[in-house]
Amino acid sequence: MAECLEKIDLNSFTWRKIREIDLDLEYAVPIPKPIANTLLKELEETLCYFTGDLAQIKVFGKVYPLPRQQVAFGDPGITYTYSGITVPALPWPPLVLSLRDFLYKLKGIKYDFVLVNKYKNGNDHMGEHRDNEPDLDPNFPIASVSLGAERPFVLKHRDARKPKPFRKAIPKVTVILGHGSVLLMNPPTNEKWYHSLPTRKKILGARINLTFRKMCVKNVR
Ligand SMILES: O=C(O)CCC(=O)C(=O)O
Repeated sequence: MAECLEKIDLNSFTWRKIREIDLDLEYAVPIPKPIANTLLKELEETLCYFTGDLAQIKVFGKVYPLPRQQVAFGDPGITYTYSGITVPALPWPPLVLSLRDFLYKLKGIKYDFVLVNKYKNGNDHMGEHRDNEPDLDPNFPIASVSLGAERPFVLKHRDARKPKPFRKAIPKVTVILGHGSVLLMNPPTNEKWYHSLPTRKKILGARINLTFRKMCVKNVR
């Protein structure tokens, strides 16, 4: 599989820039459909997801089951704390590592951590949040690789969420994340914009998303 990713012609697709106030995104579909299909199938067959406490989320002190499945991989010693839980980075599976290496070829960034989210159908979702935890190095983009069912990814500026007198009329930005796509969220997007993957009841197919991240050096124990 790694060889298939290595063979992708970097001139065979184009990056689309999406700009708004404080928002800087780059979107492309660099992974051709046959390769994306194989990647999805292999990930479906090989990945196991967190269970127990690591399959829960804390919101305003209350604990809920995650409305999706999740697992994390990364370089030795890395942990990631978000929404009240700390997840350990499991050792890189070869296929996920080959995607990390593909991103290095694409953008010259060597990511050291990835959070994998599996949405079994359109009922599974992710609520509005920012990936601005202190564990993350804010100088690097987060790179989101999507495989499987196409889903809208919705971004909302933090000033558009404020109570009325302080609220700014900044429109939402929606990006449809396709099979084999890569979305780069460049700084300061993550600081200033919330993002979510809302439910879409009519979507029956599964989707796997991998968000590659660069950790602060202090978090590598
Ligand atoms: O599945 C997606 O595209 C969203 C993932 C996400 O928001 C995250 O990992 O923080």
